[in-house]
Amino acid sequence: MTFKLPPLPYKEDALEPHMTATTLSFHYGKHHQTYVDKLNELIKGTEFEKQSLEDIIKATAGKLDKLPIFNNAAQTWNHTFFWNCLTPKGGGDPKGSIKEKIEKDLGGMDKFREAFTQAALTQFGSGWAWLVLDPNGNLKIGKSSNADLPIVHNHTPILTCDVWEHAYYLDYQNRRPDFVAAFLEKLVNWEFAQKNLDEALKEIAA
Ligand code: MN3
Repeated sequence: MTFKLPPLPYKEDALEPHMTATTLSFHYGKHHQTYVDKLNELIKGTEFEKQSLEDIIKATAGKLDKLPIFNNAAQTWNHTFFWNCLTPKGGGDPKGSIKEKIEKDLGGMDKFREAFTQAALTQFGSGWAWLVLDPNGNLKIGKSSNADLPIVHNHTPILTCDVWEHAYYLDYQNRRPDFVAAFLEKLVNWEFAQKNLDEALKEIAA
């Protein structure tokens, strides 16, 4: 199977001024596209050619000789997930049951924002900050390096923020804290997070 860059869920300028069309044209149009192209190149003629993206990620995780395939497959997945974590006029507090879940598991929205920001700012170098559901059905905050992602650690992604420099440098230069604040206050798509939580809880109950 040949993987394709999925369409963005909004126009490239829809997230301005918090994330500009220039950033999206590079981040989505160049970086994400390159991960997809490299992945297609690397799996051509291999056993991975007929597998789903998730299966490729799980089959190559932790295998040194498969690292390039893992990195490009995981980054293809991470970015598609990340675009869906953003929405124009997003951010703030969620409305649905995820809010009560955050209150119960993480001590409230302010505690969530504090812990998520801390994870994003202390990720040394490139990586991702995550809100995940652990195998016991509890929300947790975490971070990962480079292309690493929760699905290979038995956790379900609920929300993520890309903290690679390419995610914010054109708009915020070195000010990662300002980018993370804009993500939380203006861009987070809580409806997407709610959907991920509902599906993950259903899976655990099944
Ligand atoms: Mn990125």
